[in-house]
Amino acid sequence: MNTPHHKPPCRILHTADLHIAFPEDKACRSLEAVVNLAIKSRADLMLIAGDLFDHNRIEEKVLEFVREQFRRLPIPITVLPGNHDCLVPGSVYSKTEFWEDCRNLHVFRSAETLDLPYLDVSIRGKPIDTHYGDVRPLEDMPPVKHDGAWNIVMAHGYFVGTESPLFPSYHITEEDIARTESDYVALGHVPVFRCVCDSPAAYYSGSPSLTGTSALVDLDERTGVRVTRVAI
Ligand SMILES: [Mn+2]
Repeated sequence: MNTPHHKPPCRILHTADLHIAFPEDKACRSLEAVVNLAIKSRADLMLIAGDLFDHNRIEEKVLEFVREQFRRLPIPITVLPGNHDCLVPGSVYSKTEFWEDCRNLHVFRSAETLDLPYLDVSIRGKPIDTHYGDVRPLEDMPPVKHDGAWNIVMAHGYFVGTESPLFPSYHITEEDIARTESDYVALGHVPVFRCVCDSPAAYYSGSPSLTGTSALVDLDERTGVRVTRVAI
């Protein structure tokens, strides 16, 4: 007989689209503020759903700053390469040893599943790995495991509702989101906070540099999924 699987509540800091470009960039201050918020709000996990960097030619000093910020945060951090910081040869994430030195960080390098058993969380993500726009961010994702863990999906792209799409690429449809069978879909690419689907909950966190906010996601078996927009 199957016993019901009870999992602990989980609080996630979801951000995206920081677009860090240069050392004195306002976006560097935003990252610092987002990390502070994650500490203050006692988040269990931080998700960066694409375009952490504005491009792939970021100087060493800035990369070092970003890694130092990540090291301040004693929780798992997952980064999904977006269209601006896409995972191509010579990309900002190609320096694998540099990023692997940051033990709490996971960069999605293929369509893969990251299991965090001590949080009872499973995260799936597929990085953007081309400069060409004909990419479907939620296509060819690893299948859901049905192992009872909280099920998170990260995607960087453009949600297409019933209206005809304004842009030709990176389309994410309602069917794509439903097919994930997840508890929460953390979206990036659109820089404003927005709910695109209630079940499963799918939100754009918005760009902290532009909106001054991030999304706090509370997963709780008793209350369900609650997403709050919080000032950084
Ligand atoms: Mn983008």
